[in-house]
Amino acid sequence: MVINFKAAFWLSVFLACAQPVSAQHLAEAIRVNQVGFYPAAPKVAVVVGAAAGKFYLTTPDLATTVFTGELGPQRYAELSFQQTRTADFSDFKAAGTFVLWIPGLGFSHQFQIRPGVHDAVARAALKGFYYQRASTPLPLAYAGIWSRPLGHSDNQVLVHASAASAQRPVGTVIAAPRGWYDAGDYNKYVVNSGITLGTLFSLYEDFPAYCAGLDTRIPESSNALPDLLDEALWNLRWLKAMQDPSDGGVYHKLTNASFDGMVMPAEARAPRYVVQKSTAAALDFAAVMAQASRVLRKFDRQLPGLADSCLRASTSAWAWARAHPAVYYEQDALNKQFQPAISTGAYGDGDVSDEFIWAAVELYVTTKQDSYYRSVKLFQDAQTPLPSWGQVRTLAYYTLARFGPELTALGRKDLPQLKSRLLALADNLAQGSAMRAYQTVMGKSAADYNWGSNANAANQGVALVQAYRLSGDRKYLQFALTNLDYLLGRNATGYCYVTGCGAQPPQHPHHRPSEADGVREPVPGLLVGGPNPGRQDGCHYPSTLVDMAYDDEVCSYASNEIAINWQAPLVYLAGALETLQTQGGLSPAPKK
Ligand code: 9MR
Ligand code: 9MR
Repeated sequence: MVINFKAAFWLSVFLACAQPVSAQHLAEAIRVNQVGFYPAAPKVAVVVGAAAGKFYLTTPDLATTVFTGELGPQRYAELSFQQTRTADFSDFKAAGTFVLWIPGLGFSHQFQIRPGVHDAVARAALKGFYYQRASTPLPLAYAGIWSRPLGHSDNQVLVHASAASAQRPVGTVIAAPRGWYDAGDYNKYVVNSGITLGTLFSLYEDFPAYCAGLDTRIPESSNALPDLLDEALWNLRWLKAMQDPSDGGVYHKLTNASFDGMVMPAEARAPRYVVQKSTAAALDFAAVMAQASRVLRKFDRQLPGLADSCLRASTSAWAWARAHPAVYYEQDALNKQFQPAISTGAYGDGDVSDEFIWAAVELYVTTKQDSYYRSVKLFQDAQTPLPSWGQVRTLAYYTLARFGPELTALGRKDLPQLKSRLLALADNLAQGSAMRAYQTVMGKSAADYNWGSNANAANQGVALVQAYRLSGDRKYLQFALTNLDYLLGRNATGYCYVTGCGAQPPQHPHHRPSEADGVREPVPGLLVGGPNPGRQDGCHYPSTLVDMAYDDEVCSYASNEIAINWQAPLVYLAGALETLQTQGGLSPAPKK
């Protein structure tokens, strides 16, 4: 059962009244990773508005103090204008379940210290994708109380006027079943699927052994593939159907004309369309299909022909993009020309130079053909941008770094520059974090907080893990961990931003099934967008301050929606840290 925070608070107050021994109550002011800590890793909580003094690490009943420390110096949280102090209990390394107690303030949510403490988060986050599956019922055996009937079979999808061609005139019916719902809505967008699948495949390429053991109890769990790949295949098979076989072009999205109401998938029966092909869709598709071909190659026996067909799909999408290098998805312009008007997510991007780099690099690494590498300018400027749905250049850098010595001589010659750029990105992200109020990499500047800010936190974590892999320098892992701490509670709102995790998770995500299923608890394992002072939804947020502009209400699609492209880097970050927990000073190695 998920305990509602307010209920827990009043319950604790009530108990305190009933049992005068404990006059202390749950202190909202203590911000801590509500899941927990690795034994040897840094362990920090942040306390808002506390005076100097001692803090105590105790058993949850407050009966036994296991560690006593001094609160750190006062620090000013520049985005939320608050004074904070840290409670640093890194020196305590024993396993168990604990709370922090600060006399006069109260006690924190309880958390664990143990090896493998984030495994459940990684698993829940990957399972989150299962709950997003279209075109299938979710049976009780796999979905528990969130089981639901099939929605969106998507085997009668209409070719929209914007996508009409000689071979597929307007109104042609095609089948494009499966795939994941993008987010709180039920549409399927190629661009956003690109970075999402790319991130999950990268987790597999970076940490195959961990992924092999990552069991999420899905219908395919008993087959020979890791669950992560089975899950990815659910979306990949849909994605393949988004390519027009006659020319290699890829439709930008499969969508309703307008968003569904807050209903269950099975009740959403509006006509579905594939709309306009775009260069961004073709290139993201080409990148992911090339990577999929590489990953699935070793499962040729289980999936005969799939790796080959992915590569063919990739090269024909690449050829289409080269022939149509500037076909952008501009929804307003499209609606002036075609009927019905389309008002769902746009994922519009007017600069596809980064998509060209990503696709070229994935094709190069998979085929070892230098011509792909030569076709783009890898270092087109001095930037190494943090990945997002509209900016995928650095995904190409990750892939090149991953294959380093296996690249052809042409790619190998750029490795030193690549490495220094990726380390510079990590250093730049981490710079100053130890001096900031929350001591997380996330929150360096207000620019971290846009729509889907939690994806920035997770993607920063991924970038830091990449830096660790390249350098072996343990500081990068510890920086990456600060952002997992951020997502799980050490932040200015005190929320653990993953549904069903920690003591204070979101209760009302903008997520149609969670809202419409009649189950009190939201679908678990889903990362919400997080603080976003843009507040494009116009809802009434409890705070408008940059890192506190978060509203745990269904209304708030700009801060409280879930989305696959935020979910994937969370799976990556939690999974990577679980894999690396015995390295880089995160935990002692397990006894042999
Ligand atoms: O539910 C939609 C969500 O998935 C999108 O991210 C968001 C922004 O495009 O729009 C949501 O739909 C809202 C629509 O834009 C305006 N009317 C209310 C809709 C549901 O709350
Ligand atoms: O994540 C997207 C964000 O970067 C955009 O600013 C926003 C408005 O266009 O759309 C977000 O993506 C939404 C998509 O358009 C529709 N499905 C829900 C996505 C998450 O809110």
